[in-house]
Amino acid sequence: MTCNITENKTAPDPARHVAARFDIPSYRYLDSDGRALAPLPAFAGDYDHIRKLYRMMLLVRSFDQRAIALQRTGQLGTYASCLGQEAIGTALGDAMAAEDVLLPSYRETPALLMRGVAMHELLLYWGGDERGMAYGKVPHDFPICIPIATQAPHAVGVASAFKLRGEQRVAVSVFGDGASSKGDFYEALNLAGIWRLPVLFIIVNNQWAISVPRDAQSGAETLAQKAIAGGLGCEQVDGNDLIAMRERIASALAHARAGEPWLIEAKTYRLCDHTTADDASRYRDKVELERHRALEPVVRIRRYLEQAGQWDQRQEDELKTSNDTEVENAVNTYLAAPPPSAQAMFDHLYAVLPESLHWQLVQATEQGHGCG
Ligand SMILES: Cc1ncc(C[n+]2csc(CCOP(=O)(O)OP(=O)(O)O)c2C)c(N)n1
Ligand SMILES: [Mg+2]
Repeated sequence: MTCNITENKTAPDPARHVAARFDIPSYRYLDSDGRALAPLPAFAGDYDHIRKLYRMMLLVRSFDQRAIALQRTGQLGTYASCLGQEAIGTALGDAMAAEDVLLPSYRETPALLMRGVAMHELLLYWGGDERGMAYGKVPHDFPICIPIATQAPHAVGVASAFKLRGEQRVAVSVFGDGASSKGDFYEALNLAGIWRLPVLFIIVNNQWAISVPRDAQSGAETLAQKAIAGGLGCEQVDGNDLIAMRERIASALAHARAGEPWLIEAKTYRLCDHTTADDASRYRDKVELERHRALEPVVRIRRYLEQAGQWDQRQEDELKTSNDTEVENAVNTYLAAPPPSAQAMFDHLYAVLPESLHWQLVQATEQGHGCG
């Protein structure tokens, strides 16, 4: 076999050999002391609005603490806190239209509460009672998704339905940095891009997937840029900056509603253990944790309000008291809920129960386990 090698004597023009170039915009409005780094969007001057969002962030803090206390005393199953990530879900729940559909992971407590899910419903769920996922006020939102990244292709299905029906609704799928390493995520991006679906993906990059740090998860410089390969718009946002998150999510929803699928990488930090079944001190550096604690979102937005003369210690104390009462009322409703019947576990598995399970149903009913 002969091989002819033609020597290229002219130097290649690098510009002609570039298949693609990209920039990832990155947004932040407030520094960690709540001071403006850039002209703020108009809604930031509506202090009633910002106070309402702050109230939710603080309510979620109270709820989280109480849920962990319930778990520690054997009154709740495993619980996933969202400590340090409150701005993302709060902004999302505020920006979405009521008729949009949320497909949450297990750390979207603020978004779910903003959407109208009741705290006692969330407690029921974390207590192992599936009735908690039959949201009274937002039955069209999806249950909390524990399998990692499966809500991304689900959102593609929901958005496809919206497109086929000609509805002006957006499917919003929220998941973690770890989820963005999974095949489900890439497959979802691919279809969202080619079908031009009304879908928004939010990667909550809290820097950890249980004990695996962000740097060990992906060689990509940003997680946002993964969307480019699928033909989606994308950006990075400081996930601890409520103003930035609220403004960028509204913009992304508008893109998605117009058939331009979008992805936001919200950069934040998981200040808590992965769940109540974890002890992050075994794998995480204390210095890193403290560095990120100084950047957390709740104090940042409180300082913003204080500097504008729109918040003081008296209001803070009153809010904490009323939030604690609200959480306690939800806990009481949860604890007073009668247990589900033993048959409930058969209810939503099959349209027609197979014969092999039928006798188990009969047995459960006859023994009257937990019928209530
Ligand atoms: C399909 C699947 N694989 C593995 C797990 C076990 N698991 C639970 S949480 C988790 C890490 C997820 O990390 P990330 O996506 O960053 O979300 P975060 O917990 O940080 O919010 C894993 C691997 C799972 N729940 N589902
Ligand atoms: Mg993570």
